[in-house]
Amino acid sequence: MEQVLSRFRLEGQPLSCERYGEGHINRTYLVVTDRPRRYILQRVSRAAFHNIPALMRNIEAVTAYLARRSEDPRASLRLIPTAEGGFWVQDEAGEYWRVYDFIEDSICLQTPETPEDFYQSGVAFGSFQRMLHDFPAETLYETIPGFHNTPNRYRIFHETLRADRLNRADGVRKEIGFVLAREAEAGSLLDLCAKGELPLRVTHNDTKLNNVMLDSKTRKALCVIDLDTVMPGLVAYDFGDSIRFGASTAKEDERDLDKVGLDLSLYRRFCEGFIPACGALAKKEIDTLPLGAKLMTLECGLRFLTDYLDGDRYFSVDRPEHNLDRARTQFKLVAETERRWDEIQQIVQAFA
Ligand code: ADP
Ligand code: GN1
Ligand code: MG
Repeated sequence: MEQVLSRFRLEGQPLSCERYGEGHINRTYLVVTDRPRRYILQRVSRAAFHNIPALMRNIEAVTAYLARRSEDPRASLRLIPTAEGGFWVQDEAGEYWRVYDFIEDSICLQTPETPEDFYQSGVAFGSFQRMLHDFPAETLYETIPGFHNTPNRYRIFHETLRADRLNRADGVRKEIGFVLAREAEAGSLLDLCAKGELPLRVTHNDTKLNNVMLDSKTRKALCVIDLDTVMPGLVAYDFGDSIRFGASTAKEDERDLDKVGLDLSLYRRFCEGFIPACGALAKKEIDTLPLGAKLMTLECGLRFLTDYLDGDRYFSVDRPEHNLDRARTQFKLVAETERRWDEIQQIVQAFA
C-alpha cells in the first residue's frame, strides 16, 4: 500500500491506512498523514468493472464539471493526481487504485437518523441530476452495460440458476418463486423508454444514503460520492434505489424480517427533497417513480440472490448467508410496496 500511495501527490507523509466505510464493491481505506490532510484510497473492483481507465475518465469529467458549478470545495469529489500525471495507478498485481480528498466535517449514514437526513439525501441526488442536465451524455462510457436493465438481470439469474455451482438453489425455492412470479413486469420501464415516453438522463444509478455526504454541523446535503456508475439512465432509477435503501424500517441485511417494512413518511419526505431538486420532470417521469422504486428493489434482491447462487463473487459478504439475507429484505420490501401501492401512488401524485 505504501508503494501505491507514494505514486500519488499527497500533502505530507502517510501515517496510517486502514479499511474504511461500508461499501459493497470497492476496497476503501482512510489515509491519515502528518498534516491535517486526510485521504480516501480505493482499490476499484475488477469484479464489477471491466474497463477501469474508461471508468476513471468518466469520473474525471463529471467531477471537473461539478466543480465548475459550485464554489464550495467540499461539494464535489476531488481526485488526487499521480506523480506520473493522471488520476489512477495500476499495481504489480494488476489492481487499479485512486485517491480522493477526504471530505472533512461531514457524515455518511447507513440509515437516516431523522426524516430530515433522508430529505437532504433527496436534495443531494436531485441536484446532482439537475446539475448534470446539460452534461454531454454521449461522452460517458457505460461502466456496467445494462446496469439497471432488469430483464437482463433476469437473464443472468436464469443462467446462474441453471449452473447452480454450489447446489444452493434447493434451499431457496421460495425466493426463486418470488422473483419468477414478477418477471413479466421487469421490462416495463425500459419499454416506456423505448417508446419515447421517458427521457434518458445522466443519472447516478447507485443512490444509497451511504453514497451521499451531509455537513456534520448543518446536516445539509454536501456532496454525492461513489460515481462509478454515473451513466445515462432514467430518473426512476435514482429515485427507486434511494427509496429501496432509505425508506426501509431496517438495514439492508437485517435477518429478522418482521423488522423490515416501508416507512411511508420517509417515502414522502424523500419525494419532497428529490422531486423539486431535479428541476422540471415530465408528468410521465413522476408517474413512474413508484414503479422505479418497486423495480429497483426487486432488481437489487434478484442481484443479491444471483450472487448467493453464484458463490458470493460480486458483493462483499461478512457471513455465508449475507447475500441471501439481503435478498430476503428486498423481497419483503417489494411485497410491502405491492400491499401499500395505493397509499404510495397518493404520496407521489401530490407532486405530479
Ligand atoms: P463502494 O463503491 O464500495 O460503495 P464508496 O465510494 O461508496 O465505495 O466508498 C465507501 C465509503 O467510503 C462511503 O460510503 C463513505 O463512507 C466513504 N467515503 C468514500 N469517499 C469518501 C470521501 N471522499 N470522503 C469521505 N468519505 C468517503
Ligand atoms: C453496491 O457500491 P455500493 O456499495 O455503493 C452496488 C449497487 C447496489 C448496492 C446494494 C456498482 O453499491 O448497485 O444497489 O451495492 N454497486 C454496484 O447495497 O454494483
Ligand atoms: Mg458506495
